[in-house]
Amino acid sequence: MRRLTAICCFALAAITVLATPINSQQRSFALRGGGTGVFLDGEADHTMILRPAPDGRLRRECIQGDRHVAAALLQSGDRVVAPETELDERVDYERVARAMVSATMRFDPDIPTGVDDAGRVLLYMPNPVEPGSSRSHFDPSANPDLLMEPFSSPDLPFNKVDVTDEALRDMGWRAGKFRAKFQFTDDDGTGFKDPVLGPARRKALRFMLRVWGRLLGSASKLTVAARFDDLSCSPAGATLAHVTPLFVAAEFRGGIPGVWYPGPMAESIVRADLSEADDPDIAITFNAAIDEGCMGPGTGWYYGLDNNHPPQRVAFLPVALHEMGHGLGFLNLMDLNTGAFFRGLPDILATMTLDNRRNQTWDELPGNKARLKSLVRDGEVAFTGDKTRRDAKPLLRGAHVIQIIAPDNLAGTHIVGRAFFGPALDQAGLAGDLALADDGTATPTLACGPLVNGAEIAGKIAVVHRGDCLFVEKVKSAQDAGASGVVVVNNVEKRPIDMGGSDGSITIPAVMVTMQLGKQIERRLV
Ligand SMILES: [Ca+2]
Ligand SMILES: [Ca+2]
Repeated sequence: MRRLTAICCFALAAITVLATPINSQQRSFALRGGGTGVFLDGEADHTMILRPAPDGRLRRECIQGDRHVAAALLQSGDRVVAPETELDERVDYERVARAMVSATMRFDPDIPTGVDDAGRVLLYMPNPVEPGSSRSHFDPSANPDLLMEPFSSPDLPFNKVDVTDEALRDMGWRAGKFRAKFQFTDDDGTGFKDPVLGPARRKALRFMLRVWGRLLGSASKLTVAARFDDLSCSPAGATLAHVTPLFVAAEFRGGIPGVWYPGPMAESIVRADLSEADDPDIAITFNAAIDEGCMGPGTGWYYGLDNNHPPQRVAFLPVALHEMGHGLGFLNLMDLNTGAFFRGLPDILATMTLDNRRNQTWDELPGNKARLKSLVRDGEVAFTGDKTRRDAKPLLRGAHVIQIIAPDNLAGTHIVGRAFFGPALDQAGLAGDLALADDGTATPTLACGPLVNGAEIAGKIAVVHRGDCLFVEKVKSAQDAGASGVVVVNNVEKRPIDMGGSDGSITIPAVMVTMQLGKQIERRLV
């Protein structure tokens, strides 16, 4: 508890310092040239944290809103190393297999990913809500990974922003170029003013903003307040950075009436400064503790501009690019608890957030309750931007699938979760008959121990259930019994996940299917 309090205080200190240059007492202000501005005090703050993923590796994760949430998540260990959930009581684990289903598991380069049926890029609306990550990110099912996915892959490009510049233009940014000026708010001798690390830090920050500045146009200079602070950090995870646009604007010339725009986007639209020209438009803060080895020996930021970071270092550029995507305007201010819009008006992203089930955007939905329902329609909410849709079409292709060949009434192709261990599936893939695993226990299809039905499994694709032990353990049990591949049936009614884990001795491929498809398959196997 004491530790959590300490982390809160760091965060509060950061807010105070950042809010000082603008008048933190006065939340609303008149825009230069007409209209209303409101200073944001954390509502739009996006925080990138690093913490263990289900496969045990650290992954970056972006959280919007109260920075204390990010700190608390790191502290509580929520979702940490817990890929395996409890048994599903609805599943009859006693059933044992006889193969009557045949299928092919493969990679299909032509199947779009991360988009809805109309090709619109999906937004991240997990059920249940994920504090902060929901609503202002693209859906992780996109392949290759997009910059604005909430969990960023360590392999994201360091100098490209995929469809995100198009998304920002769809929302209002002009094409062209912008220049940035910096206010380094660190104390002398620290952070960006550190005598040793300062030059590399400033160079990397300028490089990141030049990447953005070549893609988006603004007549006014983007003023960025940047600093390093000691944010939460331990070997188990860390806050990497947080960013916020410092104000939102409505009722200005060129904007849609009754809609909030993030300040930098509004200034691009109106071609002028809307707040005082020297007031910062965006505040970005990086964790100084990372460079003090708080995550362990040899850890630290990597400021290089060559996309060549050592495994134990955190690449600065992809983190900064993602966070700046939020700072430039990729954010949704709807209250996650109440469904209420910020000060009663939708933001521009909300007006482009389409609920496919209702075929209405969030500003068209009848009220807060309807928006809260939409917030958890996993896979059914998309970004309406047309430039983004066109840009995504050639980019987001290539899904892992299972195609059921027989029996006829099950024939069809389904997107699956892939495994990060074992051999990757290619276009030819693996064909075979399916057989239910039996490990001889009361819950035989969990396959957490050696299989006792090797004669039925040998040469077949083993069907196992998610739960109770690691994915690699299940796949290894099937492999040891002679299986040619593994289908893992999800144990929650959600889209299948990509399966983490690591075991160099695994030589057969594995995929995850939905609980629903799993039930259909199993009905034919018992
Ligand atoms: Ca992805
Ligand atoms: Ca400005």
